[in-house]
Amino acid sequence: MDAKKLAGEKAIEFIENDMIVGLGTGSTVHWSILKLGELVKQGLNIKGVPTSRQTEQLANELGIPLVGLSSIDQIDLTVDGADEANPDFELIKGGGGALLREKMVASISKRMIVVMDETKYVANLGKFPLPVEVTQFGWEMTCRQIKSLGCEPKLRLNNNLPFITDNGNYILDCDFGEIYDAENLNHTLNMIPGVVENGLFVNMTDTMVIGNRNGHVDIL
Ligand code: ABF
Repeated sequence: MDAKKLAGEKAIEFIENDMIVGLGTGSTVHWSILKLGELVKQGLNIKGVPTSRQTEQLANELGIPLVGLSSIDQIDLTVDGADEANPDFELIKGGGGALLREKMVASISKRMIVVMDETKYVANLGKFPLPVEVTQFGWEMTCRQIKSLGCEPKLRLNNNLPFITDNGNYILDCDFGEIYDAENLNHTLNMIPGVVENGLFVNMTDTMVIGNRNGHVDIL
């Protein structure tokens, strides 16, 4: 039983006609978008807001109508994945490199549904290194500033070259160990001038849809 597929498809039940829907990025929400494409073909009327070029391309292939952030102030519901989630509904995101657009979309969403398999649901955040998007300009300095907060940052690479986000920035994957005060760390990181955004999502999630290998789906 594919736990990601179970969770991804289940989340689509929250979508209603005429909604503006934030479309997340990653291998779990991929299943949500495929399902949504089927429903759109059957007549469901929604508009999607993509969180990455990858999601935009998939939505276009499936015929899901899209709208950009330039022409909307609010999103009814966003479905997105996560790298880790804790019982306080705090998330680490950004393993796929789309954290900035994902956070911008989440910030104007009335409701955010997070889809994941059971392995992502943890007691404490931090086993997954926290992705931090930084400007290319002065990134080594920004890296030292982040390191002084007590972590080991590593520049994300792609084929031995720095990974570049959809926004033209770099990503530092930062191992802070267990994170006990996500809200504080979120603010502290974003106060560093070279930091564009970090992957901690605090007070943004309403519902978590968790797929299990045994075929069961938990909705929290
Ligand atoms: C995006 O996709 C990210 O923020 C996160 O990094 C990833 C989720 O992982 P998965 O591909 O397992 O769904 O939502």
